Amino acid sequence: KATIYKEILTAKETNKKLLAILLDPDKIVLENVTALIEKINQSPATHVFIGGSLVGNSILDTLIQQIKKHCTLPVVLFPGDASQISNHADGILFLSLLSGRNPDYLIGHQVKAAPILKKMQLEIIPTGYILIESGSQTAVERVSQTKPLDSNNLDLVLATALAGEMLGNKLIYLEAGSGAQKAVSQEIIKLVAQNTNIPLIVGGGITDQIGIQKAYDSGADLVVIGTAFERDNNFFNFSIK
Ligand code: 1GP
Repeated sequence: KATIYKEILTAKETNKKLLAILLDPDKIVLENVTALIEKINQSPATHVFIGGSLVGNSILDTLIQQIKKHCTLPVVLFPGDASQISNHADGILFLSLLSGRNPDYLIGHQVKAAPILKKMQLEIIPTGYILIESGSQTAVERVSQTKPLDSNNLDLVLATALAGEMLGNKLIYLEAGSGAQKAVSQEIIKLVAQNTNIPLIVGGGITDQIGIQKAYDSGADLVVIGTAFERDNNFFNFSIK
């Protein structure tokens, strides 16, 4: 049953905008997790994403179990590598870092993860992951040892997204990097949204409600908020129309 993806597709068709809160297990203190989940439940979030560039696996299972216990939102893994897999989640963004030319992040980690995922029940959502240059080096760039795409090279950004769709990916994720100085530009979001048919995720460096709305207006179907919520758990004390 592919319910997570079906819901994203339906949202796209009906122009209902989606919002994911990204939790990095490395930055979470388990003792505070109940209060954190309460904030998530009060927020307009439609999904919880779990991942980080360097997750030490120790609390991943426990964290997801806690979330599943107190929160009804779908929990989707957004892994940095094959060690960040937990059968307690509902699904996984099966990422391929298409902006880079590091074979490990194009296919290597995926080959390691596949036999593990084969034994699990997670919904697997193939995702073309595209890192866009955003002012300074981000963790994705450092850990994957790849260069992001030049944000002025619109032809290359679009060609990469198109290749991602043609390869059979079910989602495109335009990523500026966690804590990015500049979010992905509206121009890039529009270009990719107008020329592809699969749902579009946008994240990285979005720090306020205006930023979220701009991404939606440009054609993002799902916006990811990590750092802003991590810094201020009251970040979502506004309602999104
Ligand atoms: C990072 O796109 C996500 O992978 C979210 O980024 O932490 O900047 O919100 P932020």
